[in-house]
Amino acid sequence: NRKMKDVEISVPIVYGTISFWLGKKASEYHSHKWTVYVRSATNEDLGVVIKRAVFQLHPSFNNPTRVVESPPFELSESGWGEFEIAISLFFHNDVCDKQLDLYHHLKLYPEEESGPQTTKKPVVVESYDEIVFSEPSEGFFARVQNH
Ligand code: SLL
Repeated sequence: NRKMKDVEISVPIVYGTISFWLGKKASEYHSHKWTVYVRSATNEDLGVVIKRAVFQLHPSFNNPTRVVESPPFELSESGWGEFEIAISLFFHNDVCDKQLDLYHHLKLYPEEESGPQTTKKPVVVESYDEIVFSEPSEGFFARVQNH
């Protein structure tokens, strides 16, 4: 798989969490339902680039290492507390040998300015990033072009 000199592929991504409060009747330890996700910022198929996403949750969760082998690269859970989620992205063999580690702070509780917690308005925190692959393989380049 030959490398293409002077070529760069930039993959724009958005990653973050969306959290819903389950309301006053929810149980103490499952007060919120949340999803952590990595998606394309431009509506491309991330499965062309990413082989697997591993979400490392707080040790208070059962099986805190969660592996997602195909898109959508996301995971939903319920819980009560905020913590930092480590997201490791693994790429297809002809894309990149190294993994990329991202960190995202799960936010469940709204800022005071946004008013009281309600079940109608989720709390969303997102980051934008671009993954840049220099000198891509011809196979990867062709796959990106055809998508
Ligand atoms: C805190 N440092 O003390 C944080 C830890 C952990 C949250 C938050 C577990 C849910 C479950 C859960 O929500 N852990 O047991 O399934 O605020």
